[in-house]
Amino acid sequence: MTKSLREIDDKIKLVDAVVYVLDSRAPFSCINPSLNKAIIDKPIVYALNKADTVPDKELSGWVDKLTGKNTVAVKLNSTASNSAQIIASKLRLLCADKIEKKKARGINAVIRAMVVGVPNSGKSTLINNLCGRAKTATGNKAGVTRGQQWVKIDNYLEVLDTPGTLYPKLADQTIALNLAFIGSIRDEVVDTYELSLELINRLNRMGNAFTVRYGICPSDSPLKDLCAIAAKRGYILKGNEYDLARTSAAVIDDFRKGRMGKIILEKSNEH
Ligand SMILES: Nc1nc2c(ncn2[C@@H]2O[C@H](COP(=O)(O)OP(=O)(O)OP(=O)(O)O)[C@@H](O)[C@H]2O)c(=O)[nH]1
Ligand SMILES: [Mg+2]
Repeated sequence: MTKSLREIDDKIKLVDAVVYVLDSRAPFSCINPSLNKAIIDKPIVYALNKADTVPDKELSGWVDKLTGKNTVAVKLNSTASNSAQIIASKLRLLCADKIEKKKARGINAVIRAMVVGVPNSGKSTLINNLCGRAKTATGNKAGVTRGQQWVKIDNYLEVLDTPGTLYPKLADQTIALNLAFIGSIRDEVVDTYELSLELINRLNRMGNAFTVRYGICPSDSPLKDLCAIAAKRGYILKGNEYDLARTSAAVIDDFRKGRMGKIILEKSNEH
């Protein structure tokens, strides 16, 4: 078990509910089976975060799929101010019985929730949004949060920020790639050039948004597309060679920052 999972296991008994933060571009890949085992039986609010990066219609299928007896799912853009209040209200709803029981015993009905999810899914941003200020560190890369941190939102809600958890073994190649595309795997351990070719391949299989975005002609190979983008952008090295390192980094960055438009990698009816 990874250290972050072990830490979740240690603290799970202390919390009333879990906020499971998923990246809306790849919700299925963000669901970690090892984590599911640790949080079993807890009420869960699934935050389909970064909802601003995907077509709204596609996300509705995920909301239906993830909403159940003890779970509820919401679309969220944690960078829009006050948007995370919906999480607080869903937590109150899911924990209503527990709150009533505590009140009946004269105990202060504070809800304690653990915020979990893969690296870079926006856990700390969501918590800052809830408190209305930057109480936790955030950043556009995997592994920003290093240790767990309790944050008091108000007298009725306390949340635990946790470092992102990945599968112990990323055996499934498609899932591993999806997580790399969305920035959940540290860039230091990913080959940016190979990753950009995989991304181009995937996006081209989904339609023509990619070639339209870059104003290039569709080709039969991701490498040709990468070269065409390098030529278009003038990313040329001395000796007239294409600067493929710079181009591949730019392609990945464009995808992650939503510059290719709203794209969902995993549709709910396919999982
Ligand atoms: N577009 C968009 N970006 C978001 C959203 N939420 C978070 N981000 C961005 O995603 C990046 C990662 O956010 P963090 O809050 O640091 O993610 P984290 O899950 O805490 O990451 P770790 O601590 O590394 O596990 C930051 O650049 C945020 O600004 C969102 O709803 N929409
Ligand atoms: Mg964090």
